[in-house]
Amino acid sequence: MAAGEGTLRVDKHGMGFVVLTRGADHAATVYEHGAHVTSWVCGGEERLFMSAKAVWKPPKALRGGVPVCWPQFGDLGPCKAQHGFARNTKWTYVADASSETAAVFTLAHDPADPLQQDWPHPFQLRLEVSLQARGELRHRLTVDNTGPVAFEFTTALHTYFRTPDLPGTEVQGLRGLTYKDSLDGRAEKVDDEPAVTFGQEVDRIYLGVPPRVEMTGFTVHQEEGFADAIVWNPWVDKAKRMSDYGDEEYKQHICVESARCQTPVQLEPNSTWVGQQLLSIPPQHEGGGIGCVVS
Ligand code: TA6
Repeated sequence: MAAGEGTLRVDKHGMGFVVLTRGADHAATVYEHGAHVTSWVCGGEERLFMSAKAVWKPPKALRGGVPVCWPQFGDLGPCKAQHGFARNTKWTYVADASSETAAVFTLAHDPADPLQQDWPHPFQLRLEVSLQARGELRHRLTVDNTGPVAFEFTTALHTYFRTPDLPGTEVQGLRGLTYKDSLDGRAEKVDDEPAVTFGQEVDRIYLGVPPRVEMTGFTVHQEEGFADAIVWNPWVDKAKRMSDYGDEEYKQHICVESARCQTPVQLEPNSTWVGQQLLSIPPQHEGGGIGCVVS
């Protein structure tokens, strides 16, 4: 398929989406709503979690996949809405900039959109989602300040990784880092464990993470712009409080989210910020995800 031939389809909910493919067993699905990746199949296996109770009705954000949190992560910004409005808004699919393996979406400032009522600053977002050669999924988020005054934002790519074995799942390489514990009033603590494990609710903002964060079955590469990472699993009680989430679904995923939280991005007029992450699946290893070798 030549560049620009990406086809936008419409699902049973009337929501537009595109399917990216690379080789016989590597694919991803991205929705216009939120420019939201809802599926990443590698080696014939689904690698992301989507809740069976997700609400496929805008403006509700889809539960699972890779929500785009902008212009804020959580409550770290001026928006009343948790995680800002980008994940609740229909982006524009740019077919001419897309291909079989990559999809481009844009979102521009719309003062008339009630979802953007808390945000007065002109902006343009561009998200490129692409399948890379070796079983890798890349997100490249570009933020342009198209207005006359500087603004700041926080952001996160809120990835829900499928974890068939939660008790055997861990996130490595964060020992010694400071994190804000969202379960304890965002108190700052130092991680002194060999790895982050999931025998209870975990909701932490790790500050200044290494460029590669290893977890069971995946590697999160922060290639540009990001600096922090949120690690989250809702566990039993919070799972029950989320209406678009099954009571037992906490057993099926963890979130490891490339983010900019500790130091918000300061964007001058007519300037651009880029955040880029690459998700990869390490070669097949004992107890982890299935390796994904794609032609
Ligand atoms: O990323 C962790 C977190 O901030 C948790 O506190 C939890 O609220 C999660 O995001 C999901 O947020 P949502 O608004 O999608 O329910």
